[in-house]
Amino acid sequence: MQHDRSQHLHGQALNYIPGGVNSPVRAFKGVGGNPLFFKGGDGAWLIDADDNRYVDYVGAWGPLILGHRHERIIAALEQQLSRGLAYGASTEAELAMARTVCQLIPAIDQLRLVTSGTEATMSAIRLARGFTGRDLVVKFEGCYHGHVDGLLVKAGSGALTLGEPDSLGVPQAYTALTHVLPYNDPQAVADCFAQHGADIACVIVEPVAGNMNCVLPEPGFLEALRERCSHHGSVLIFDEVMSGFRVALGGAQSVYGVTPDLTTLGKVIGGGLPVGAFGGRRDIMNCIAPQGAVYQAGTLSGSPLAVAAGLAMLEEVGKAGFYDDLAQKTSQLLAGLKERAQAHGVPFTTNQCGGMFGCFFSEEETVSRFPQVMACDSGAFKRYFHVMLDNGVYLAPSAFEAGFVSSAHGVTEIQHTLDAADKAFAAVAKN
Ligand code: KE4
Repeated sequence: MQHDRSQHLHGQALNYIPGGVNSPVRAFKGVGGNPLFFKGGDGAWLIDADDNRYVDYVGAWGPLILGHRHERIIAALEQQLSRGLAYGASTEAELAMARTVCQLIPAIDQLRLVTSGTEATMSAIRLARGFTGRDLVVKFEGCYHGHVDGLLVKAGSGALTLGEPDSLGVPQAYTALTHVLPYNDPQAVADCFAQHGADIACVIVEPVAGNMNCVLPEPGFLEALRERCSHHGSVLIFDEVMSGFRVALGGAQSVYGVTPDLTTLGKVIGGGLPVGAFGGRRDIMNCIAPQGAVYQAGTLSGSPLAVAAGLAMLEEVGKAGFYDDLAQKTSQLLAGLKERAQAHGVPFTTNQCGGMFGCFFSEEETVSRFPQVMACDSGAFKRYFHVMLDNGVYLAPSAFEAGFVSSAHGVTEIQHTLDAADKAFAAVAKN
């Protein structure tokens, strides 16, 4: 494949955009080479600036669970376009969105829409602090909750990809209020609460982690968070920006049967447009302005276009069998990948939750701890990534990101992917 136009555009972009990208993880720093420029999407396929086509497993980092340009989403947007773009005022559609989400996720009594996942988690943290009158926040190593100052501590996703889990510009005073614990370690949680319980405002966790690659909660981990937060009057926040409406209609909390006090959402509920949301127990949400004294606001919160796309998306994913089909396709893909890795003698294992998955170049039977993720063969991943790319498969350009299957992925796309993987594992085995 030739990428002349992408290379040219990237050279230009470096003059005007930091690193040539509008989000660090897109920069290919984790895999080497320069980022591609894309000009279109069609179902499960992406088209780059040089007209190369790729089966897409990034899906704009999760939102495109229906694939690119789903007809229902396009129709909903066209209908809203005929009425206007933004009003900065209440709309019936945002009421419908809030009502729908509250019906689909029982732990959410009330919902506030914002414009990104970062806004959602930042607001949820402030709300938990306002509600409890406490300052300490507990997060987990490898989890990423957006670029909120106090949460950029041993964060995942782009922060991890760049190998700088902490960020310049974040005052020590902020991160001093953040305790970082090992994911899937209930004892560490118990010890932290034993020491600081009375001062812990909240625990924020990705119930299915997608920013240290895809790592699932071990039995008892989420339950331990729930029990400790209840015991100490701390707020349990499930950051479902990625897992919400991705792993199941009711999110990860419905898969694992643990109820948080607050939930943050994003990605899928925007249908590909900028949306975030936070919601939860009514007594906590009552503290948010204008009803309460915890301030939070946003010019384009509840954007009519984004809500139109989101409502159409939620209708589609709410159809019978949607998630079963998605999970089945994802399982098929992963089984095929493992088969081909084994045939080439490449140590390789996978994790899956619904249509979200992780691939690890590791000897481990299961990867469920951050040190195991970090011990994976990053050189093998880089080789795999580039051979897959050269054979028309677009994976996240980082070993610390989850992959996503959409309802637009079919037999053709899965087979295309497995054929490419055969070549990629052969290349990995050679080195
Ligand atoms: P945004 O502010 O990027 O919309 O959402 C932040 C966020 C919050 N919580 C979770 C669990 C998330 O996964 C994210 C964002 N995810 C990354 C991908 N791992 C976004 C990609 C990027 O940073 O460009």
